[in-house]
Amino acid sequence: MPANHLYFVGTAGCGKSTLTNAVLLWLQNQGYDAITVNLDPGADSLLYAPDVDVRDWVKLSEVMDQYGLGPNGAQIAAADLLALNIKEVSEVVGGFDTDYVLIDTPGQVELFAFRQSSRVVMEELSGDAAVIAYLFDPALARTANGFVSSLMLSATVHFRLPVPMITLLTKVDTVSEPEWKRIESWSADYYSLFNSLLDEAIDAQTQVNTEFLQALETVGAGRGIMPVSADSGDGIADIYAAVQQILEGGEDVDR
Ligand SMILES: Nc1nc2c(ncn2[C@@H]2O[C@H](COP(=O)(O)OP(=O)(O)OP(=O)(O)O)[C@@H](O)[C@H]2O)c(=O)[nH]1
Ligand SMILES: [Mg+2]
Repeated sequence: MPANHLYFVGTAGCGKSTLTNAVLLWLQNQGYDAITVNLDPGADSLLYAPDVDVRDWVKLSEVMDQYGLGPNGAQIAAADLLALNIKEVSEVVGGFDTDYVLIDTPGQVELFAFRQSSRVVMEELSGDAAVIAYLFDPALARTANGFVSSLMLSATVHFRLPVPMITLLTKVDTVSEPEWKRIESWSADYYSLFNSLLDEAIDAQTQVNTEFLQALETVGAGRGIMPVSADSGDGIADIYAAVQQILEGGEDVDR
């Protein structure tokens, strides 16, 4: 039985690394085997000790020095260098006998959304056993306008990477319950999002947003967002259930 691969993807600082650690601890606590893979060549310090670490192949600081690049240019070069080494990385990941592979990705979401190399990396590492957890940061998604922008980004990632996707609202412990419930209602019902957009401002930008919104509704972007907190542990069990539903039709992994 191949392991289930879960990728944590989202904007800088949305909580990818913290959630990778929280899901790892939750799975271990439930008696499942899980490993972590760090795909961020620029990661500084991580809460978890990655079982497979891309920095063993490509280090951002070294790419910057070697090619005379700034941090963002180096991230792009590093993503391409990783793609060149991906067979070797994949062999190391495949060498683990485990139920779950949790994959932490670089902060620059556009690397994942726009670079061909991410697609190569995902295909080689995970085949068709992958799910993307796309993380919405409440700092961006707490306004209707910011929520629509986050929806667009998630739709772009989904458009680029043909892998099943679940959407999560992270750090719910940092927002009040009425606030995260409001965000949840936007995800469940575009009509309420549309109304909140109109409440925020009636200007040219809102007009553009409402038109985007109609297109997003057609493709079903961001439906069923799940509130989670790495701090309180809320919602982590729901992530597991959603991934099992997608990859195993709802069956539990044998412990
Ligand atoms: N209160 C709270 N803070 C969180 C939670 N998850 C993450 N954070 C904080 O948010 C900040 C960013 O978290 P990271 O996990 O580093 O985010 P990231 O997406 O991996 O960041 P980059 O890799 O730099 O893009 C840190 O200060 C975390 O402690 C959470 O569930 N609750
Ligand atoms: Mg991180």
